[in-house]
Amino acid sequence: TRAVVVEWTVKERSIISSIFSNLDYEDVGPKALCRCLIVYPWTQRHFSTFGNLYDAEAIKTNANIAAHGIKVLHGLDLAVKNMDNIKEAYTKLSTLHSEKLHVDPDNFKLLVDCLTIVVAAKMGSDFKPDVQATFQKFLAAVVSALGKQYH
Ligand code: HEG
Repeated sequence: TRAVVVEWTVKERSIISSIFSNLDYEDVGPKALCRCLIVYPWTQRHFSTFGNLYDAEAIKTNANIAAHGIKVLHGLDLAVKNMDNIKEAYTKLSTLHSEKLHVDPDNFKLLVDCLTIVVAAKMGSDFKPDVQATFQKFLAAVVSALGKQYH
């Protein structure tokens, strides 16, 4: 099989590095994960050991969820640092989510959509269509790479 390489223009690279260098991980990470757990409640099944997820308020004030949101967001640093090699960069994390955590790969798309909404809300009018297009392209590459070790 032929490897599909995602190519990036200079403009796209600059958009991605600008989004991530201005990203408040401690705020955006928890908000994105909380939103995913609230909007798509079936994703909560993976976090049964994280404590109280009884309702939206409980999820938003759950320190374990907040910490995990930050960890997941830092998981995207791998893609930022390996833009030309995203598939390979995620081999280990993909295997972990597939073989050990048994996370349905459809959930990756749900989480990154929540992340897009949180980033858009933070950036406001700076979140122009070209910024969105590049961010979506980047996140799609991550979702695809995370799904690669599923079979
Ligand atoms: Mg996953 C662990 C990244 C989606 C559930 N996730 C992790 C870890 C990282 C990560 C970096 C820590 C790995 C380690 O300890 O070595 N996760 C990550 C990314 C994305 C993602 C980048 C998508 C963009 N994760 C995701 C989704 C779910 C999920 C959608 C479930 C709905 N992740 C999950 C669980 C763990 C991790 C249950 C283990 C948590 C723990 O027990 O500490």
